[in-house]
Amino acid sequence: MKKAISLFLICMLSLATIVLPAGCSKKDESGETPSLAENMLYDFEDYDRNFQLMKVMSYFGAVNVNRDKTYVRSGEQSALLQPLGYHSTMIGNVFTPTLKPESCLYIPLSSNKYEFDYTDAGKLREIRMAMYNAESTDKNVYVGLIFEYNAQEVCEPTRFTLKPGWNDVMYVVEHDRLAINYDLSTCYGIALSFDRVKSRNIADAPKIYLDDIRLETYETAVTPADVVELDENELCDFEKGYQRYAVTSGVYDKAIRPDLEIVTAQNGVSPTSGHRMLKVTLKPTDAIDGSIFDTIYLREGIVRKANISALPLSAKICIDVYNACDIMLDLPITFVSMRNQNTYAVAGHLYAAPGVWSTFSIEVGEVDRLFEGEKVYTAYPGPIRIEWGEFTGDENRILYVDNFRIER
Ligand SMILES: [Ca+2]
Repeated sequence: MKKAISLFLICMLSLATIVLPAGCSKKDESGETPSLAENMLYDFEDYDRNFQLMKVMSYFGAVNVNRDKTYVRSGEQSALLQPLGYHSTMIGNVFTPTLKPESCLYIPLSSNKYEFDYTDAGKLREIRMAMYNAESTDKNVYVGLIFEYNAQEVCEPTRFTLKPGWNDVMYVVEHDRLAINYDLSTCYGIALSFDRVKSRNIADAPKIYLDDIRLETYETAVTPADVVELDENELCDFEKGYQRYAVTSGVYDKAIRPDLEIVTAQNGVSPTSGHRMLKVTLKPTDAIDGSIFDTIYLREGIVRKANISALPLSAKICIDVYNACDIMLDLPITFVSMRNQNTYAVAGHLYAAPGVWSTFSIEVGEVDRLFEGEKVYTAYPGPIRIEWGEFTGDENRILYVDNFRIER
């Protein structure tokens, strides 16, 4: 029996190896599959060429040269990272409407002085780095790409778990999905961020060593496929693979960015449509510094596809939200118009009772009336946001979201 199973596994594996390259083969503009090369981006041997180029963003923590060979993957040196992250006492009482830059280690993909330029993300296939976790417990690292120069937003960071000792972190660039929301030709850098330590004392920071950041690159940029396909009346039902990238978060304090995950029925909660829904895990803040609302939102690239301007004004935009907390939640729903520098309007409040699905719905014509001026939303449709006020305590709050849709 054991043999049968292992034979079965071997068959499955060989099938996978046959099928995968075909499924993953990328085409460039000429329709050819571009050839691959491996490049060392940072080996941390040259202080100016490596440490001086990296930007240690606000409140990240410390970055230093390491020469202890235990923590060096190749050569004589690596980087010692001691990430702290934001602490609530650093936030201050003044709320500015602009998002703060990510508290990250910003690793630029280009340098005039050292004459390298890997900023065309269409040419990046994979980012690899060696990381040594010198702590006795697992640590998370979040790897994202920076398409906005000041790093106020880092594209949906991917979490990797670092086991104690050496880890090889491999971040695969998903061109088709990134292209829904970003211009791939201008990617400023790689962002590394970590869970916050809730202390400003560097002695409390974990020790993580970083070495050998390599880029696997295509010779020519791949052409991303347009993967956004909406069924009739669909805005986002979370059934399709690309829809993991359809919703993202806008959080003032990046350390409490919610976890977003597409899941099937769980904990007695079933999707309102299809087999999948979005699970949103909201994180508490250390201290409330004024009334701050954070948000998740259906992105403009998706809403634009839905051809909202062609809908009758009586058609409704609907969203289902399940509140898995034990208290009522007040969730403002806002719409963003892409005209006039992204103005937004509050469409109403979804008062979500605990333990049930609640539906928010609003007529398309009513959304236009929220803005001053004719068709400011339907002609310039932008993100649809679900907001919540920051909260304190030890407990995460869980929401499920499903079936952003049109009803007529
Ligand atoms: Ca669904």
